[in-house]
Amino acid sequence: MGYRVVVVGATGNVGHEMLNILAERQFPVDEITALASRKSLGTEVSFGDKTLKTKDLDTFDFTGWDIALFAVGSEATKKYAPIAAKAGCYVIDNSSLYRYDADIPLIVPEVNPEAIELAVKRKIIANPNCSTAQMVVALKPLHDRARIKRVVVSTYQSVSGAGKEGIDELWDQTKSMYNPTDDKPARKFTKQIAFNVIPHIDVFMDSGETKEEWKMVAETKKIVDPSIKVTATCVRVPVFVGHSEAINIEFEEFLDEDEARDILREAPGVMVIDKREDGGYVTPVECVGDFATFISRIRQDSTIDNGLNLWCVSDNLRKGAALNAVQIAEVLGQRILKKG
Ligand code: 2RA
Repeated sequence: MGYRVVVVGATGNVGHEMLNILAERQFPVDEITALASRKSLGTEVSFGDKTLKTKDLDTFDFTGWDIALFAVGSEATKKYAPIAAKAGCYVIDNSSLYRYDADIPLIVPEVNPEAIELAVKRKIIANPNCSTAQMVVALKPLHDRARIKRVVVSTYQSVSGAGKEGIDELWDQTKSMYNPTDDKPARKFTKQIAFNVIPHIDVFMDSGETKEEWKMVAETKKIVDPSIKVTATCVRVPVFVGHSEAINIEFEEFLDEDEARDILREAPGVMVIDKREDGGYVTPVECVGDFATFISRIRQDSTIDNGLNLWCVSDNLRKGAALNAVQIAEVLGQRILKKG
């Protein structure tokens, strides 16, 4: 016996990946429905070798459905997630709406699967931000060994993190660079993204941080350990898919780079590619379509007592969104629903 699963926002980048990953991982599905807003109604989406016609989110009755994977913005989540949960359907939400609520679990299955128990109360589980998800997969096994005190992270985030409009803007601006009469001004991003980098993702906060940077701090604390200090600089780069991060970690205890490499090799969800030679590391174009978070450039930071540097790359539409959501559904099935 399997589950009755709903994908909400099935026509977007993340919803599309959710359907792909449910099929790829052979999630035990008895019945699946793809929902979309009224303007995309009837659009066809693929689920394995089947084609699904999207139905109307506004009129859908969630009664009798087990799991709803939400890949819509906070506004739509605010309206429809409580309706689904009230009907008894567990919501796994990719928006930031519920991430910081104390009674809603925020889960990365390789790190804190046990937090799923908290979901019984409100029937809503939050999926973290893409930049946090890949970082905590790498931090957790190192924290278990040598206790992390502080993390300094700089991100290099692809345009797909800003949705289809972000992808279109990079594509259009890149083409227009070769045709000066076809000017394509910035719309989605605040400055030109083609052949450029922009040190600004999400809104500015009073502290001078952006919300994206604040999310990395708050979410790492909630998922891994509230005692870890994090400071982040989040940057948009002209890459279509795949987020990269340069991570500097200060530990309480000394951790040798070779031992760190061995720990990460054994860690769930991590793939270490770390040869100290030309090309012996992973770049974002190489991680697209993969499930793993790739770690390269592991090396001692000799400027502090107990420091390490590493390079972390992952498919932001997968580990950073759809894959993590499907992994949460798997944990929900194993630990709470127990139907499979
Ligand atoms: C971004 N973090 O890359 C966002 C997507 N969740 O813009």
